[in-house]
Amino acid sequence: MRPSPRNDRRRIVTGEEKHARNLFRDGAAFSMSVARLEQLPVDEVPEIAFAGRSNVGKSSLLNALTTKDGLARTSNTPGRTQLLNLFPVGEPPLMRLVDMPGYGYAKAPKQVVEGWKRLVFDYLRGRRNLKRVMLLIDARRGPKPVDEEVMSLLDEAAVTYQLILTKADKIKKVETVQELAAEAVRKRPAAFPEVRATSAEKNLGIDMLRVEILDTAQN
Ligand SMILES: Nc1nc2c(ncn2[C@@H]2O[C@H](COP(=O)(O)OP(=O)(O)OP(=O)(O)O)[C@@H](O)[C@H]2O)c(=O)[nH]1
Ligand SMILES: [Mg+2]
Repeated sequence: MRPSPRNDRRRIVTGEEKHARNLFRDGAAFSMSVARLEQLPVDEVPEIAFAGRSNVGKSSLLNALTTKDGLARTSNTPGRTQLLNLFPVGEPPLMRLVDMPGYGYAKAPKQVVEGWKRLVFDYLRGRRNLKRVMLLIDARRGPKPVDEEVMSLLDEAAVTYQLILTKADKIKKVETVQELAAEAVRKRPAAFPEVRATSAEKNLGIDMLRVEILDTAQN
C-alpha cells in the first residue's frame, strides 16, 4: 500500500522508526540563530533544511519531528521565523535541522522580505554541508511560482530536495495533491521523486519522515 497519512495511524511502528523517534526526542536541542551566513559553524556536520513559504508550517514540523512543542517558535502570523535557527540532533551531533524564515510573504515591508529571501537563497545555494532541503508545500495550495523559483535554484546548485506536503489534516484527498506535486518535480534533476504528506497537528507522516531524515544525514 502506498504510504499515506490516512493509514499512518494504523501502521505498526517499526524498530527503525522507534530508534529515530528516540534520537529526535532525546537528542535535539536549540543551538543558535544566525542572521548572516558568516555566523554559521564551519564543520562537516550534515544539515537538513526546512524551507517553504511563510506560514506553511516549517517550525511546526520541526517541533513534531522532535516531539518538543516549543523548540521552534510557531505562530499564526506569517513571518514568525526571521533567522536561520539551528537544532543539532545527537551528542556529538549527527546532524543539524535548520528552521528557515519563510519566503513569499508579501505583507511585511519589502526590504525585510528581500532580506529574508536573500538569507534563505544564499544559504540554500552555498552551504557545503547541506545534505537535503525539505521543501514544504501547503497541501491545500500546491506548489506556487516562488516554490518553483526555489526548485530551480536548487536544481542549478545540485542540492537535493524533497517536497513535503504540510497540513494534510486540512484536506480530504491528500493523495491527489501528492500525485500532482510528484508530477511537478518529475523532470527536475535535483528533486527526490517521492512527495511526502504530513500533518504536524495530527502527527501524520512524521515517523517515516524522521527515518528518512536520519538516513539522509548518515549516507
Ligand atoms: N491544521 C494544521 N495547522 C498547522 C499544521 N502545521 C502548522 N500549522 C499552523 O500553521 C501556522 C503556521 O505554522 P508555523 O509552523 O509557524 O509556520 P512557518 O512555516 O514556520 O512560518 P514562518 O516562520 O512565519 O515562515 C500555525 O498557526 C500552525 O499552528 C498542520 O499540520 N495542520
Ligand atoms: Mg517558522
